Amino acid sequence: MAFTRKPWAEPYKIKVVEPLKMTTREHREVKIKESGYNTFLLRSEDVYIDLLTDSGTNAMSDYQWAGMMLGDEAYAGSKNFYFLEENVQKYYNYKYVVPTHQGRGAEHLISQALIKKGDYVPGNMYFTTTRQHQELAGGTFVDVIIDEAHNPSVELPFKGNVDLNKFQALIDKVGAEKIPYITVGATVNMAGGQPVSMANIKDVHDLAHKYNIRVILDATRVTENAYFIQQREEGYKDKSIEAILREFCSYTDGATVSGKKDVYTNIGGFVAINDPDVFDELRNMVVVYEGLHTYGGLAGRDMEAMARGIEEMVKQENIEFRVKQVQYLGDLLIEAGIPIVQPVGGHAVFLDARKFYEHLPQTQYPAQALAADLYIESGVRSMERGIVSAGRNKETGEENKPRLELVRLTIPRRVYTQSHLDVVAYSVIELYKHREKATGLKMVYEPAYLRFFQARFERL
Ligand code: PM9
Repeated sequence: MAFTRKPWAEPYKIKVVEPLKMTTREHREVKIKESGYNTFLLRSEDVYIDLLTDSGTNAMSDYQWAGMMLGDEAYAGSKNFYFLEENVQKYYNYKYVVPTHQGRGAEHLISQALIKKGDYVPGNMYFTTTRQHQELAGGTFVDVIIDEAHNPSVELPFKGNVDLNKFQALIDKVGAEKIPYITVGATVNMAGGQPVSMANIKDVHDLAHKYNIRVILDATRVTENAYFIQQREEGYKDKSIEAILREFCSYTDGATVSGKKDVYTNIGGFVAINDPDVFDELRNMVVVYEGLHTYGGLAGRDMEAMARGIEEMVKQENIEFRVKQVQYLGDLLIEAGIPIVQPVGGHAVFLDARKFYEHLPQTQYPAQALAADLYIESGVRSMERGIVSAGRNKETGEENKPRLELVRLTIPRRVYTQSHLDVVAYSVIELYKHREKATGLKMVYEPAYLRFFQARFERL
């Protein structure tokens, strides 16, 4: 056999398997209709390959599972908390840690602690739950990502970077005292998993600190970002992921983290901070909303799994395989001429629904329709990341109309093999062949918050 490339494979072997259920097209047509054409409302037992999200859907290692048996389920002072705290300090480089049940718990606390009514919170593209908490705290999110991030086909190595001119313009317009912090997401989920360069985070730090504005990192997928820096930024190719991560975080004042991604766990999160006064406020609030400051809504075993997952996430072979697997699916689709966001990001391949369903206007929710159609075609579950996810303008009530109208094929960590990804690519390519037959959707139920989770649609 002649290889066209050097083969690579999973840096683990499989110890436990979970059977998958195959379904018929007729079954799936009924199920998606019953689910209001929203893949979030499907039962997972009706899904074949589940690429809805990489959040909490990862396979934990034997080291993590063994740690679960060492859960210290004390109400106060669990030893698993101290281990988690130690590893957050060691690997993420922050002084203080407050555990939360998941990422949005951390976002809730930081937003309530730092944002006052009438404040502005810049960020490198919105994330759904992050912006929601900022708005509920009385703030207004302002997008300061570089323009290219909104264009699916512009290829840049660091397409998640903050545009410093946009950040400066906001400071000039509203005044630094109205900006409690800037959120920097790394990698940027809604832009297609695009990274932020070390040079950029350093510049953001310098500009923000000149005006006494904090930098809060969304470090949910920061390990993927560190890998891209190692591969793409001058001066980092011989540095370890661990060293890059510490340096990256050193340019920020704190972080919110969903442990359900990089850290490989099924639940968990934390907020970390360097300022002792902010820590005091966070630690005080966590007892109201999550639980005591040494468990934050988690069982001791969950904190142990997170602490151990942090050690695993920085291992070169793990992060390299993770990103390469995503690239593998992306390459299959690019070769077949499928319109996707390029370059391929760290956690998912994003189909460009505007180009895929060129004949459908954005008001007919093309990405929502495409996610539903892909499920009908193959049993593969994906997620809309377009106009439905973008929600409404909080002042005018008008629908936000993002340039990016995407469907996300998200790869859970250590769960699927290359063969599964071959099946996914084949299914997308088949659907693309008869794309002109697709019809749009109308929304028939719209929840007030984070509507994409529970909205319902009908075929037009
Ligand atoms: N992300 C995702 O699928 C799960 C829920 S939203 C559909 O991508 C970032 C960058 C995230 C994220 C969750 C959260 C919230 C914060 N920041 O889900 O609350 O991608 O743990 O984290 C999801 P939790």
